[in-house]
Amino acid sequence: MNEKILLFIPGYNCENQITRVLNQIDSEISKYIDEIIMVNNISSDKTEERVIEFIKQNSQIPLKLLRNTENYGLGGSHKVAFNYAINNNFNYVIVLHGDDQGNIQDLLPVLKNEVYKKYDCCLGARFAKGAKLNGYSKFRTFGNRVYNILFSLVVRKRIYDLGSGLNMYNVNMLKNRFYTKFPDKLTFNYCMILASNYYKHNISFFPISWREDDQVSNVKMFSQAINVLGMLFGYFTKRGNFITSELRENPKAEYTAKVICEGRTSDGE
Ligand SMILES: Nc1nc2c(ncn2[C@@H]2O[C@H](COP(=O)(O)OP(=O)(O)O)[C@@H](O)[C@H]2O)c(=O)[nH]1
Ligand SMILES: [Mg+2]
Repeated sequence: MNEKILLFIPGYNCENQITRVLNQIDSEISKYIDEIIMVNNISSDKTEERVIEFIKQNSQIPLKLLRNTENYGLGGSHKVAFNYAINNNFNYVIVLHGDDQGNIQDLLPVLKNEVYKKYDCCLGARFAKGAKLNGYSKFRTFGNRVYNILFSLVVRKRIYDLGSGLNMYNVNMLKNRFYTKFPDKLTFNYCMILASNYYKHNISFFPISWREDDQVSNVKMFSQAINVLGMLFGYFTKRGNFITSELRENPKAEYTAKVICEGRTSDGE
């Protein structure tokens, strides 16, 4: 295996879930992954302590705990991780949310069959055939399906999810950092879908399982729903002028994080 794969786990106040997420990385998944970064977005709970405990007990795992310099939001955490992947010569970056709603095992078929090599990104889809939803309300499922249809019409491609918590990106596609001015909030992924149309990224969806049990969603459903419609309309009417415009509420000059703790380094030291 000559390509380098980074696993990026964003987390904000997920002290109860983060150890479960780290325990998902079994020996089979580990074969594909060269390094893991858990990006703590300045949690106010014990997320960081939990990750440090895990590193101490599993020092053979190439896991690094990073702490963002400021709270950058979920989109901002993606920027930290994408920049890290580019700067450290990774070929692919996998995103797995730190609140244990998804399961990285769902990515195994994509990894085993080398599906990821054929696309710019492989996106986990909660609403594709074969996906399993557990504890997700009928209302939210309906809302998501309606939005998937609206986005599909605008990007003229069938969209099965606008942003789940399990995705894999080819770093080559990220190298020109087209995402820098995208929102730092949870709407970052919606923008990535619109960008895939504008920049002609070759995207593919794979079915995933998704659960909602002890997680606390930070999504403010109605304000986000309106905000997303605005984005879709912006792209529909302005295309490139929209995608290349400043889409952040508080633009940051840079997205930095510092290493708090690390297990084995990826070159095996
Ligand atoms: N809401 C929120 N989530 C963040 C932030 N930084 C990282 N995350 C992580 O992003 C993921 C998605 O957030 P969440 O609120 O669960 O959204 P939902 O899963 O779509 O309901 C979780 O793993 C969070 O821990 C942040 O600043 N805000
Ligand atoms: Mg979540």
